[in-house]
Amino acid sequence: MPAVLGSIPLRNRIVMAPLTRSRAEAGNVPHELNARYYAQRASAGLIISEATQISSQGQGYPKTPGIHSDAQIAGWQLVTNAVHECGGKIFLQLWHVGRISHPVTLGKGEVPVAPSAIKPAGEIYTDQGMRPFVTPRALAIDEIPALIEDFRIAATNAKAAGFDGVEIHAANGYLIDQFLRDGTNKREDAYGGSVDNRARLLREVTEAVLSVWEPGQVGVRISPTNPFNDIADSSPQATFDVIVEQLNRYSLAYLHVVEDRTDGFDYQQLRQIFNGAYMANGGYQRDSAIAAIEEGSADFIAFGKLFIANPDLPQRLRLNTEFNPPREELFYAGGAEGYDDYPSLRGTAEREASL
Ligand code: 8OZ
Repeated sequence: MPAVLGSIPLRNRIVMAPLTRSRAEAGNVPHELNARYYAQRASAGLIISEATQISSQGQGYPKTPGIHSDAQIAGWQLVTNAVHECGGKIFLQLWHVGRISHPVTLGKGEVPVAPSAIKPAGEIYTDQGMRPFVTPRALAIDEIPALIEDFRIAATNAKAAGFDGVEIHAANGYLIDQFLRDGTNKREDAYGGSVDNRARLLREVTEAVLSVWEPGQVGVRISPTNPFNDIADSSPQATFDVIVEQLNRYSLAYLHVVEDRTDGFDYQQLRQIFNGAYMANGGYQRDSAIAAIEEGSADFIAFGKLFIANPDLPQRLRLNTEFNPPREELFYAGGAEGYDDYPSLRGTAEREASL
């Protein structure tokens, strides 16, 4: 069956998951090194970019790219051109970290923002080393329109940068997820309390993005049970069933779900509720990915670590060959090492020439 995602024909059902790599230049600007890395992986059916902050307030870690300045738009153009020259498709992931940041990273004495003033447990990496999290500032209700406007402008910028679509990052304990899950959202206004209220920010962000992009060019990523970044919900199934049902009103291209298939959550229920394509992510290997597509439990599979280490992952999956081992110590290390130097089966240059 040909792979079509929303309105976009893809060459396969293999997706490169969004992967933070912390290799932007000064000003959080993508550059040639990033273009080379993404172009090497253009044989994916779809690449989803690393999480990209929509505003300086939305940044959580050093050297993550943004999509809120002219220089960042120009930098991303290098990436999208390189991917398109290799026949690939690439979406930008729109990101606001909320409380998963630090004044050292935000600068100017800024404190991270969140639905409620609840400090995450643990520490965060900054330019000055690991620092304990700080208590975030609860967003005032009258700040929310400007936040949504930042998402709309970022979506517009993504279009100017030549992306094929955008993914809204509503997963992994960042700002939108902090609103969705009740462990981090204790608000008593229209953005807290009921699931309907907690999902209001996601709906409003989605509507802002849809004022710029066609529904077939927009996806949403969620992670109903992922505890990463000290987040939890008291009833994940009930919460996310409602959230996904609400997303149906937008006819989006896809729902991207970070699954933990050991925790008893019924992901197939989300797939059945959702009216678009279902993209699964979370530890899939060759056999489990093929089984999921064949039995129809997913339409697309997003691979993370395997794509970091294997630029020609689709070919390796097709041929059932061995994989390069990922060098985890270099995932966020900056620089070219462990980034654009993983070999393809036939050598990167030859493979690129043949694409
Ligand atoms: C790992 C390290 C830093 C960021 C996510 C954007 O989990 C991330 C991320 C992951 O979505």
